Amino acid sequence: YEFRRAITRRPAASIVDGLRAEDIGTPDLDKMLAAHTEYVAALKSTGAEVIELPPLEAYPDAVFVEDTALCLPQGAVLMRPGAPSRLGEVAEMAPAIRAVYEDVREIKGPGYIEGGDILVTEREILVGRSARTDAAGVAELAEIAAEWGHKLREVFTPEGVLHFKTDCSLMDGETILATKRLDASGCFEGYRVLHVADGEEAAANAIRFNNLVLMAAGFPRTADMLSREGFEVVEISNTECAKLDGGMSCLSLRF
Ligand code: CIR
Repeated sequence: YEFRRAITRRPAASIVDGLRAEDIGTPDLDKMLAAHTEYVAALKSTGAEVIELPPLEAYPDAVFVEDTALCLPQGAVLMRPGAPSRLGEVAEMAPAIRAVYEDVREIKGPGYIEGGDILVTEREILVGRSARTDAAGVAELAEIAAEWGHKLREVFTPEGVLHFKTDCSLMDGETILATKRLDASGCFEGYRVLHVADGEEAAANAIRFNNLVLMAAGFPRTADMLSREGFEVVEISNTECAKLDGGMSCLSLRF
């Protein structure tokens, strides 16, 4: 959770065509841009450098950069998104990754894996199989991770939940913020788990970034709980990204 840099991409007007499980309304670009600006400012306020990439009209979901790569201390891995409309985002991200990493690997397939399904803790890499991440994709990442000395554990994303990290986030070396439904699967045994409040499940997709926890605004009980636990919480409007099943973690690559 200590990072020197982050990569973000500004949303494009094509965001109105972004993928969504359920249509709860069309995202408003101006509102999303305003929230995105606040998000980037919060990252920068911690002293980190933020590499801001330009909008990509051809890829409506490209603002959700997290799904295109995994950034580790030893190197980066370009992902292979399971959503066909998002596959091409990887080639668009690759130059930015190659500019900052010497060792860049790629998931070649036939499997699929998206960054939103990967939670890196201090002791292991947890990868949740989901509608976007399959066994072959996990296995291909496991080989690369092993070469770099990381333990990787395959877990499962609850049915109907887009990504593993839709329901959890790392708060510090031993603490994970999670929904009760994900914790109930037993995947966090050995960690200290803080539950988001009932009815505030969407607050689980937060990020610890240096001294701050960035979380979606509008989940007061979870925000209070995190503050009481000693975290410095910054709330960012997530109304527009939420229409596309996106949240705080999706909007950046952190390393
Ligand atoms: C998608 O369905 O791929 C996008 N609309 C949302 C991606 C969210 N990304 C993430 O949770 N890492």
